[in-house]
Amino acid sequence: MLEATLRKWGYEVIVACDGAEAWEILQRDSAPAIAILDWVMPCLTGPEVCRKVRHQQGQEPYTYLLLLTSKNMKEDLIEGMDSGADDYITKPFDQHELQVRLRAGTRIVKLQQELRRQAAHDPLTGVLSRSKAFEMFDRELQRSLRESLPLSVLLVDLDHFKSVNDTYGHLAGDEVLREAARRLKEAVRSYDILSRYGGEEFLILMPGCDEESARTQAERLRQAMAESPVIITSANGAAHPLTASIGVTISSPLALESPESLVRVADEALYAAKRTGRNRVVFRATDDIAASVLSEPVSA
Ligand code: GH3
Ligand code: MG
Ligand code: MG
Repeated sequence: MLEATLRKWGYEVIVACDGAEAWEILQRDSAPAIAILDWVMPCLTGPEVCRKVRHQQGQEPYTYLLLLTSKNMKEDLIEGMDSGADDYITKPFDQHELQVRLRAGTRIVKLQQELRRQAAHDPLTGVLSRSKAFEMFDRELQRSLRESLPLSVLLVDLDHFKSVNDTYGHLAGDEVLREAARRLKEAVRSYDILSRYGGEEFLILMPGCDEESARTQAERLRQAMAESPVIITSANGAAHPLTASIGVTISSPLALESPESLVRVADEALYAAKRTGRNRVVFRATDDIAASVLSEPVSA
């Protein structure tokens, strides 16, 4: 009856026959955002499922839990909410009450999704945030090891960026940063992971990219950045030549490395690119001491 009612209200419904099945479904990647749980169920009770969901480490995204039960004593309500439920309805339930409570639950789920989206993105440039990129970094490294494929790591740093702020002001600097991110976004492949690593630095992960293609891709990015000057609207249309230096490294497809150690090597390569003239790509292998200079500046 509940299933038919929920479908009529436009919800997509997955039915579980007992607590164990509910718990199994709630652990899936595609788990529903809202669960309506009976209190008394075979295998696991409703509050037991609530407790398991809340104790699940790094449980993301949030699951909104609503207990539906014939227990109606105040102590039951406290026990139910204490087990991690977000809300509680007693049976026999009033359809209208369930409908409005589900609407409140949906609002919370949507807010939570919006918070997650905001935390995953850099507000200025719209690319992924550093914390989100590092979360994906771990997963990509494990996947590359499983599939015996390398993962390329690129650190992009805008050249002489401080002079933009100093010459045209901070707002103009922000504008140039946004344009730099836009150019990078356009130049990377759809499955590359582009993030803002820090002030004017971007971290790019390229899954399945070996040394040769990493060099080619990095060179393409360097050219895309330097292609034309940025026209700064907030500085009366001033044309600012934009270039970036790029440090590149690749993970070993045979041993699990840490994101931090790979970024350190990419950073060393980036430092070498800065030292040897900027507007260039330098590759450094994780076990390499000598860096190789790939591209020369477009102009002296
Ligand atoms: P280099 O070629 O050696 O990289 O020189 P640089 O001037 O780019 O390097 P430096 O690290 O000295 O300067 C980075 C500047 O980036 C300093 C800081 O004020 C600016 N910056 C960092 N984040 C932001 C931001 O969000 N907006 C603006 N407008 N500027 C920022
Ligand atoms: Mg920098
Ligand atoms: Mg810089």
